[in-house]
Formats: sequence, structure tokens, C-alpha cells
Amino acid sequence: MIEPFLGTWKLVSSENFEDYMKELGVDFAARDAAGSVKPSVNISLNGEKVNIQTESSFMNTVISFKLGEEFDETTADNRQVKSTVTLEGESMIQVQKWLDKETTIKRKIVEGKMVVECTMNNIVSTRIYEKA
Ligand code: A9M
Repeated sequence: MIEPFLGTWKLVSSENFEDYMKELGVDFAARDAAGSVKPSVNISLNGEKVNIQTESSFMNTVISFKLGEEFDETTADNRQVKSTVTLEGESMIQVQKWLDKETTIKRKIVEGKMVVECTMNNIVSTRIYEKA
């Protein structure tokens, strides 16, 4: 069910994001910028399409997709990836693939908060968002 994810969320805590970005290959300047911002994320539904709009003082991004259908995404660190987002149980799972690499962004609602687990190889970053 997508409904629990809908709305606007604000980052309140972030663990291990620097190591996750290093594992992605993000350069120092972008890591410095991304590590210092507290983005807000708006998740909405438009017919069959899910929109995830991320806003920060450095950059805004938006992705729009149908669950289970692969789409092209340009990430905030400018990777050109093939993304697929699925609902598995209570979790929304996004897999990004590029250049034989893969990362997973798993979003789930825990006690009214959105917990985002970003995994690349053996590195996991956990970011928690509260409803704005
Ligand atoms: C998240 O909280 C994490 C999603 C993983 C994003 C990985 C991209 C990291 C590189 C960013 C470098 C660009 C510098 C600009 C700063 C923009 C901040 C945006 C960071 C998310 C739930 C939220 O959808 N996802």
C-alpha cells in the first residue's frame, strides 16, 4: 500500500550517509554539500504514477514512475541509472542499476516516521524522516 508514504517528509537524522556516498563514488564537494542539508521529500500519487520530489537548498530532484516498471533516472550526483520501484510488504524498494553496479533505497514507515535504508555493497546508511 502506497498511502502511508504519501505526504511531505523532512529529514531528522542520518547515519553513515558519508560512507554510503563514498561507496557510490560521489566526490568530496558533493558529499560535503549533501551531508550538510536536510532535504524535504514529497511523495504523491497521480493516477498510476508515483512522484517523489526531493527539495534542498542545493538542488531539487523529481522522479515519476509506475510501480514495477523500470525508468531512467538522473540522480542528484548525476548518475544515469535504470530504476525500478516495487512495494514489498510494508516497504517501498527502489533498485538503481548503472555500469554493472547496483544500490537499493528501501523506504518503510515505522511508528509514523519514514525510515530510508540506502545500501551499496556492504555499506548501509539509515536516514529518518518525519512528517512535515
Ligand atoms: C534519501 O534520503 C537518500 C537517497 C540517496 C541519494 C544519494 C545521492 C547522493 C549524492 C548527492 C550529491 C548532490 C549534492 C546536492 C545535495 C542534494 C541533497 C539530496 C540528498 C538526498 C527519500 C530520500 O526519497 N532519499
